[in-house]
Amino acid sequence: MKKVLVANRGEIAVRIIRACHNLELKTVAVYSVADINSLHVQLADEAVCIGPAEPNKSYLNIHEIIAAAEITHSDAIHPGYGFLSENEEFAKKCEDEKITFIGPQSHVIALMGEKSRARETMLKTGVPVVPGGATEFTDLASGAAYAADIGFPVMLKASAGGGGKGMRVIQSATGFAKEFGLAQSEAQHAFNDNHMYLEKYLPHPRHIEVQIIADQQGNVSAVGERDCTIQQHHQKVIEEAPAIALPEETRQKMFAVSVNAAKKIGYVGAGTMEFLLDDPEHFYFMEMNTRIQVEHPVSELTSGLDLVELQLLVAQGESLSFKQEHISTDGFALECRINALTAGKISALHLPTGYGIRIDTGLYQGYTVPPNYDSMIAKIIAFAPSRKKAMALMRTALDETVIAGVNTNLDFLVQLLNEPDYIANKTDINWLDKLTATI
Ligand code: MV4
Repeated sequence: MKKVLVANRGEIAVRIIRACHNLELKTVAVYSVADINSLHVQLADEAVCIGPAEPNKSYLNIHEIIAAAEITHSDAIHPGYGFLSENEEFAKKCEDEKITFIGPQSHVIALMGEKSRARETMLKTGVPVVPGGATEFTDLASGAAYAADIGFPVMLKASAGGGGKGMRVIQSATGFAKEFGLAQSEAQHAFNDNHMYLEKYLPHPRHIEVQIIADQQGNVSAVGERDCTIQQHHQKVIEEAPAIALPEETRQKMFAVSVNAAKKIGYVGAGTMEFLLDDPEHFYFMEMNTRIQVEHPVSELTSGLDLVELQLLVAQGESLSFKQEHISTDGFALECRINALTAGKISALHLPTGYGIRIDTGLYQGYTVPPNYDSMIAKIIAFAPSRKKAMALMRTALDETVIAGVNTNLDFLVQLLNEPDYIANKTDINWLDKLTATI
């Protein structure tokens, strides 16, 4: 592998380009007309404009991206996260065109993309899944029968859904018919697939995820876990590693079932097993993400590993140079996602550095944040020997940060870090939505 096309933009494109350059790989940036002055375009060795600002005509345009890879003679494509990173058709097209897709095989992406099939697969490999109707259904009668079997309240989910889309809590049998009808038509419109499945509703879980890395020689390791419980409208806001709520025994069980499942499905590359932690002893599989995730830095800082570099090495057929027993996670890392609430020109930018602070961003002084894409413009990660210390570093870093010219959520993050329940880790996945509903 000599040249990698990075099929993404913003902070993750910059992050991937740096990892490629560290491995002396040449890089190709792709950009929409809205991103012509972006940092990732300037840092890459080559750049190809792939279309207008609209994502569907640029970063989601499979034909344009494959064409860009061909005209630049790129050997590989790294999809980053979002956009086409979990698009089976795109991965398949790369395979057909003999372009290395930095990620798992397309059939694994497809399998994990269908939430109920993923659940089924995990169940077979011994991963605990939320108690509930294993089989998917499309008719009301079957649904009502499964719901009665499970016992209310139940969580109704769309098989083709994920990330909170096409999901509904149903408290009792009386509401089932109406809710089912609404949820199913939502699923049909959103995913063009009306298959649904049911699970027992867990009212106060935490969101804990296990980072997996696997090579083509069958070596699979867990690279720690992350606690992503602080979410607002299904968007992660703060992510932490390790999950201090997790007893060591539960942690080891989560790692074991995750590594075993990845081995059984022949997983290759970096992946994440998402779990709901119902109580310190009980966790249940939610979804598997077949991409590098936004929050990967907290796992890198606590393990010392460069996960993007590992993705690139594994994609070239290299074996992992370590086994599970060589991975030790130390210290504590927490990440805050900085979102631009408006588009506009960055008139002044001051980003903190210093002990234990890492910033991943595509921002620079004078850059204009376009309105067309996801609002996240930077990630601040603080790394220290303890959660308390990491939070102190983060508060100092947030206070020091200046991003003038756009509105951001910086003040909101400062407020969050001072919330007693957050500091005491007395939160669950509904906590932030409840807190912000009251503000
Ligand atoms: C659940 C659940 C409670 N019980 N499943 C949200 C999106 C997708 N990851 C699955 N999700 C949930 N599934 C059962 N049986 C609660 C959620 C959920 C959630 C999960 C993790 C992080 C944030 C969340 C916010 C709302 C609901």
